[in-house]
Amino acid sequence: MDFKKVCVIGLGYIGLPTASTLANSSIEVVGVDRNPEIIATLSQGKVHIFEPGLDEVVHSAVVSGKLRVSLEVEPADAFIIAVPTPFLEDKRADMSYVLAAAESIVPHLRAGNLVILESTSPPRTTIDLVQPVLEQSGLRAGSDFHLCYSPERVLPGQIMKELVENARVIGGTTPQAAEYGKALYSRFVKGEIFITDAATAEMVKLMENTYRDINIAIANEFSRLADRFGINIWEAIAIANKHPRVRILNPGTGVGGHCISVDPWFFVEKAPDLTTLIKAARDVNDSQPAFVLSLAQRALGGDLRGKSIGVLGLSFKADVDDFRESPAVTVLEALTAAGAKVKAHEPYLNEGKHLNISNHSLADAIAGADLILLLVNHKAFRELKPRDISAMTDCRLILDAVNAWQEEEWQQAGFTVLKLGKS
Ligand code: SAJ
Repeated sequence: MDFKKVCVIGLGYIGLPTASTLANSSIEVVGVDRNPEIIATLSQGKVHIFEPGLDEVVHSAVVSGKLRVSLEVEPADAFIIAVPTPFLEDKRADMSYVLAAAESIVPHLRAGNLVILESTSPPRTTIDLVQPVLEQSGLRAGSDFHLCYSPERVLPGQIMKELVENARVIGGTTPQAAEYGKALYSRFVKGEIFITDAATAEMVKLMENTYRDINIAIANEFSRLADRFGINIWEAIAIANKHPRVRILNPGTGVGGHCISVDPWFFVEKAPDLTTLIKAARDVNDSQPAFVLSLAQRALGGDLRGKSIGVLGLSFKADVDDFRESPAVTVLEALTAAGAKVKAHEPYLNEGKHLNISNHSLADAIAGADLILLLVNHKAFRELKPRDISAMTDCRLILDAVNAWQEEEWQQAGFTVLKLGKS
């Protein structure tokens, strides 16, 4: 199959890197998003999200003329759906964006086209949900057009590298569809490409993120046990990880982002009777912000009313500008609800973007604080020296929820450093 033109629907953290990388592989790409602000920003050659290296790739794709952006889907040889699949209030998957994207392809679908769903989705979505919508065109999947599921598995913060280098799985609704999918991704993927059926590819993606969620949950539960038993969890994990078959992850503020905190629910929704462990891990990770709150309460003598807290970090993890499902934001809200006066500093939060939380300078956030609460392990925070902080505030009490700072160094400078997982 010859891919002269590809339409990528959804220009977010996955769609935009994919569209621009494809365009730089000499394919004509139309990037489609229904948000006029995103289209306006990209049309001016600007990028609406922060991801290391993305600016350059988008810039060169736009300058070469290979990437165009539009509010409307156009006829193409292949269509890639990369829209969000968030969850609803009751944790069921919100498939409305996927449905709308599939519907937008229908009028433009031609015989011989390839359609690929990339959005993380509950098991059997490609066959049970997307295929019937596309067949409203009068064309049949497998005989007239080809349909695949190929999950993105890139790590926010390293998307541009992982998009090219990671192994890729392509699940076809027919073996031929998978071969066509492989031909398309081979244009830019250097990692190995594995071919399977669509439902297996969906399962692979959900298993990966669920596996990680469960592993973070055990680390978080260990941090609570260490706190109960008067043990330093960070030292205990470092020693346990010397075992050749043990690799305990890091406890912290909790699990956020649009992937790991969401995807396991897709299993729970589809098979509640079979997902006891998966559900328990979700509950542990979702309650980690409450554990952090209890540590802040203990640090300040039990009652947070009227206490000033300088919160450092609000993004869902280190060095990203993504605030979706951020546990740090949950902690901030819980502190405020408990009566504390909270001022936050988040280096990745642009004015007016993403969140309805005022962003203070570092100095403002910690001036006059009773407690400095470190919630995200940003590089900029790790590099702070005790003298940087002591010049800005009289506060000498720190609660480090992510093990970013070396205790001795800060203690020598007169700080009391409390850590999550170390009572
Ligand atoms: N976290 C911890 N402790 C750890 C590791 C992570 O508390 O030891 C927290 C992070 O702070 C964050 C959350 O977990 O709040 C998730 O972060 P992450 O870096 O583990 O994962 P994501 O959500 O950025 O990206 C994941 C990746 N999946 C796996 O590693 C299995 C990525 O490869 C996927 O492409 C991505 O989900 C996705 O889009 O599904």
